[in-house]
This record gives sequence, structure tokens and C-alpha cells, in this order.
Amino acid sequence: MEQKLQYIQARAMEEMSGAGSLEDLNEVRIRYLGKKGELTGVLRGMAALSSEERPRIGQAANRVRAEIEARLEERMSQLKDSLREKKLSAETIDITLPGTVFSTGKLHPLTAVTRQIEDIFLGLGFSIAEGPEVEMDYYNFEALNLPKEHPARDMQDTFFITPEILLRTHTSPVQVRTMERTAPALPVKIIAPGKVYRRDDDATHSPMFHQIEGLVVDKRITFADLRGVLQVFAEKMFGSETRTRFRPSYFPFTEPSAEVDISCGMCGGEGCRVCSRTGWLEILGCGMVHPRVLEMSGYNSSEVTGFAFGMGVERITMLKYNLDDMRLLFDNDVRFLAQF
Ligand code: 2NM
Repeated sequence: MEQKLQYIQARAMEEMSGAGSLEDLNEVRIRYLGKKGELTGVLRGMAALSSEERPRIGQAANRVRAEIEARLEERMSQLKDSLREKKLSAETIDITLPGTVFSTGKLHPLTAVTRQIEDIFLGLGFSIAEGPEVEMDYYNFEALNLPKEHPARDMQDTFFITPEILLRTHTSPVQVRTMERTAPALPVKIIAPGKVYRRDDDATHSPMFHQIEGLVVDKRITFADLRGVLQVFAEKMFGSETRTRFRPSYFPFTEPSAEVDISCGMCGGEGCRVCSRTGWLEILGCGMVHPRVLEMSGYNSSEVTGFAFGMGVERITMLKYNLDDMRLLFDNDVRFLAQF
């Protein structure tokens, strides 16, 4: 009997080692430990043994059973591991294949140009100031030396909310608010970017457009400072070859005032279709802040001077990308926007 048990154990061990799959292993288990299995058969046969033999054989049979079960567990985890290995090595990933291409979108050209202008002036030590688009008549006109009966008020057709509240026609009210808040402290060195509104609508005018105005107020600020800052701006924005030209002009809030042209980047100043054969392109207006504007905002104009300038972001963008119709910037046609 004991010999038979040893023989069963030896064969069971050999067959478990030889099992090449979990299915094979399960068949071995059923063959030996199942209801009609070989070891089960031996245990049944124990009824015929004498009461002296029975405990000894019983113990031996249980030991064989335990050893088969232990080997069964071990072999099962071996087979599971090798199955997993096989699956993993079959799932090879070719890391040289191109990855999934995600469409990232891009900044609107007006946003890109605004940020570029901001970066240039931040680099020159300016801070960015913001203010309300719905503004009081006082900040938009009165404090800028534009009293109610002033003819220059017609230059900007205004959207009024009430007789005293309107949509700002320029970002100058932000400059005024900043001076009012800062005075008498010095210096003021800000740019004010943002939306402005005028009653205009054609190929070159939109009722809403974007402006960036700059303002420097300090002791001994001169027109030479203005020219230097705008020359640096022109070179950084349009290329280091760019020249500037200051033509006398008029704004109620500056004296003297000027309009600034840059040399045409298309023809280098020779004259072409882009610059209407003049060699120059107008980019902004500027001037020395009117003493009355400084005074109204709380500065002593006999001790303090300042310069200011203002540019249209749409105009700068159209020049930079050679666009002929401003409405392209507002249509939001992705076929146009995807080109930048
Ligand atoms: C321009 C042209 C000239 C300007 C003036 C001021 C302020 F608030 F200081 F008076 N802000 N911006 C100014 C001057 C704006 O835009 C064409």
C-alpha cells in the first residue's frame, strides 16, 4: 500500500512537471485528486485495512495528498507567470511609430500681436494698466482737455449709455485714472491695452477695436525720450532696419503732438503698392502730455512732464501680416486664422 502511494506520488509529480498549460495541469489534478482519482481510490480502499495499518497508511496518504497539492499550487503559479510573460512579449510596442497628433489651436493674431507689443514695453520697464470699457464722460473726455463744447469730440463718434456714461473711445481714461491714483508720486510708466468703441463700420473701421496707449510721467521727460522709446519699439516690432519719421499733428491731450511713420518694410522705403509709393507707413500718434491734463490728474506741470502715445492693434496687425481688410480679423474663419 505504501509503495503504491509512493508510486502515485512519483507519477503525479512527473505529470505535473510535464503539464504545459493550466488545462493540462487541471487534468492531472482531476486524475489524482478528483472524485474518481487515483489517490481518492486508495483512500477508499483503506476500509479493507486492519485497524493497526489504517492510521499509518492514512497518514502516508494525507502526506502524499499534501505534497501533490503543494506542487499543484507551485506549478500553477509557474504556468500563470509564463503565460503572462508570453502575452507581454507578444504585445511589442514600436516606439518609432509616429504618435497621436493633437490639434493645439493657436492665438488669434490680434492676441499674439497684443502680447508681442506688451512684451516689448515690459522689457522697457513699463507696467500694464487696465480699466473699465464702460467709462464716465469725465475720464474719456473732460480730464483729457476735451470739454463738452470742444470740436475735437466730433473726431470720435461715441456710443453713449447716458449723457455722462459711454463706451470708451480710447484707452486714455486708464492713463488718467492711473495718474489720479498715483499723483503726486513719480514715475508713471504704463501701457494700457484694451477694447475701445467708436461709431464706425467699413473695410478699415470696426465699431469695436483694440488700442494700446503708453504713458510716461516723471521729472525732465522730454520729446527725445519719446523718440527713443518709439524707435526701440519700431525696431523690435518691425525689424532692426526700421526707421521712424515724426510728423507734426494735433491731439487735444498732447502738445506738441506728432504722428509716427515707419519706413515701409516691403520696399525698404523705396515706395511700393503697400506704402502708396511714399516709402512710409503710419503706425501711431503721440505727443508730450498737455500740462492741463497733468494738472487735472494731480501733477504740478511746472515740475513734471510726460509723453504719451496710442496705436491701433488692428492697424499694426494688418501692417505686420500685409492684410487688406480688417474684417478678416473679426470673421473668425478658421481657414484664415489657421494661417498664423
Ligand atoms: C494718442 C496720441 C497722443 C494719450 C494721451 C494720454 C494721456 F492720458 F496721458 F493724456 N493717453 N494717451 C495719447 C496721446 C494717445 O493716441 C493716438
